[in-house]
Amino acid sequence: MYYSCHYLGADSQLARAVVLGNLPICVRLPYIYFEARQEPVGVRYMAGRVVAVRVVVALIVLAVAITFLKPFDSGAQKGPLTKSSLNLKGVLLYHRYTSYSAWDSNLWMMDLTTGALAQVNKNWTSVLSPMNAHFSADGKSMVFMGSQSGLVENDWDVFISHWDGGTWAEPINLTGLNGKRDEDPKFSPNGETVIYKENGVLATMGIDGSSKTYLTVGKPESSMPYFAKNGKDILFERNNLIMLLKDGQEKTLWAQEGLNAYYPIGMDDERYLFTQVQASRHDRLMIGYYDGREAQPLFFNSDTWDTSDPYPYEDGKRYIFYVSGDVSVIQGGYNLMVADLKNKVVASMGIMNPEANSNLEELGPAWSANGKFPKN
Ligand SMILES: [Ca+2]
Ligand SMILES: [Ca+2]
Repeated sequence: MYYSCHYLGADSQLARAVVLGNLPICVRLPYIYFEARQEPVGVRYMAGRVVAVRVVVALIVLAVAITFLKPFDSGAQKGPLTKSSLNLKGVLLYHRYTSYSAWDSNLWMMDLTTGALAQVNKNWTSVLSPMNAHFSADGKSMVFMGSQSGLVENDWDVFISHWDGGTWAEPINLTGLNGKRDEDPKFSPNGETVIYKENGVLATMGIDGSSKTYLTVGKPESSMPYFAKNGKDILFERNNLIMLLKDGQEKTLWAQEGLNAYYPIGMDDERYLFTQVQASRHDRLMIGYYDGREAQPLFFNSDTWDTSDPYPYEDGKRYIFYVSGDVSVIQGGYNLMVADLKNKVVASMGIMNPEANSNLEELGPAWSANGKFPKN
């Protein structure tokens, strides 16, 4: 088995043909020739064949590596988050104030596709200091707490605003001037019910304020209710513990001696987010599990500043929004942040728009895939 390779050029001594399967190929590496030239033709053939097989095997390994390793490589990108790498959709809603008791809160929203910002309550006249807003699932309504404007003594009430096709309409007061503290409203997943807190008692009502139903009458103060994804169970806080109201029965979901927790937010069928006060007295974020597995702290918590107000993007498997006093953010006070849980990197929402955060307090993020964003 010896083939000439004249077509490789005049110096055919430097080329030898070998057979791989039924296909003659030429190997033009000088050392093959010099190693093989004192051997019988059969050995020359074998030497060429071994090298050829090695080359083919190396090419196959390279092809496999390129095919299968490339996705892992691109997914493992760990550079800082940027506007283009973040690539989120929907609308983020939040509020900004000097302080809770200053009655100067404004609602803001960001179109996450463009980074555009809009002050939601810019043209409203009937509400003072709207805060802690939450979208309905269809993104066409929002509930929040605030006080009716023009009162001698302000009174926390729950309001709803509906999208009118171009802007967020003047809000409707769902709890009225009742002299009670009406706070912490959140929609049910189907958007038909609002859960909130009236003078420390959890209650539900229709989105027109009808059919008020009280859930924790005679129980200790109950706060920050949030519907679980199944639309039936209710997460809430009581006595610094995370509680669950399920089938009319209350149970403690999370408790640890000496540590306080609050602000539970449902994620998916298995998990919820909550805030926990650390021994350093700074808040940190945790992921809890309905089945009793031990809650896990998130990677970006700090003993130096507070981390609170979590809200999942989609089901929260990849990204969550939150609030922090991270001193590396140039704006002061609390600021809106986003965390990439996969690559373990965080960024100020200032990467989307430099005006997203300010030297005031930015708090209470809530996200919707369908949230309506005002035109102009
Ligand atoms: Ca009230
Ligand atoms: Ca700030």
